[in-house]
Amino acid sequence: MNIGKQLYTAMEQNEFELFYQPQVDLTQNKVIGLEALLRWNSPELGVVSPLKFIKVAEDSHLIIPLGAWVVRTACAYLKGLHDQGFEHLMMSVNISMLQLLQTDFNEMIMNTLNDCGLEPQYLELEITESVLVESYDHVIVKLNELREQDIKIALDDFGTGYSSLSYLTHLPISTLKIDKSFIDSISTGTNQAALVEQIIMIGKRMNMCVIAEGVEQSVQLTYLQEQGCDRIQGYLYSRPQSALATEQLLTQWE
Ligand code: G
Ligand code: G
Ligand code: MN
Ligand code: NA
Repeated sequence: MNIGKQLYTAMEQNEFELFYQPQVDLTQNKVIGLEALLRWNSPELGVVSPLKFIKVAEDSHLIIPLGAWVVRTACAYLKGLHDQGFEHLMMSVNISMLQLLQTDFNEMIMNTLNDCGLEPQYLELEITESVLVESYDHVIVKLNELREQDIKIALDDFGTGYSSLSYLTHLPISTLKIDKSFIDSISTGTNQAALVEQIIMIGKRMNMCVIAEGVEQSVQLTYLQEQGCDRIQGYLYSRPQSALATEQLLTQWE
């Protein structure tokens, strides 16, 4: 069986699972949000990374129902956490371009929030620059509509694309996520590290929240704190973990 067919079966058999990685606010030193990261527990292949199957799911358009399942599962989980007293927590969900291009995408998001009883301000959608390059006009209308509803929009893997910086002024971006490759350069001391400072400055000037991704070392943390980065996400605090393990971690951190 090819992987495309296997993915359809996987959906029917409930083989997908969401892991969650904490996002830590540096001024409050506490977990402020979670990023939902998809996992496939395949009986034949073991745990499969989304790097191996997202592209296939996009090609077959399975990403539409699968992506909707991700949003629903993440929102339901967050609502449960709010009810347990973690009412300040946010949820970030990765959205692929194909999803965003569906005419009913915004409706799907609003319906899901409504069904879960979750306020829109707690949901953040992560998009990448490639979304903007490929279908700018379409996407900007949709993003503006979502922003008007108080949903947050994060630009993921920031700095790795080839698009012009000027789009930042035209898009309703609430959050910049500095790509891990830049964070790596902090400890290796290459001149790329200067870009981290610049990205943080641009983000702050534009009233965006700046998150550093893939923070693994305390020397990186110290540097990011000095530069005024708002939040960090990375193995230094926690790897992505199951829903259950995430709940335990949140309880310990309290
Ligand atoms: O945690 P990790 O190795 O699993 O994620 C690998 C890549 O897969 C990352 O680029 C991440 O953005 C992407 N990814 C993880 N979960 C999802 C998801 O639910 N939807 C989409 N479109 N991408 C995801
Ligand atoms: O592309 P996106 O930013 O959505 O995906 C984040 C990816 O980075 C996921 O694959 C996640 O598991 C991974 N990740 C998160 N923190 C770290 C880290 O500290 N080190 C490494 N190597 N990967 C990380
Ligand atoms: Mn992401
Ligand atoms: Na990223």
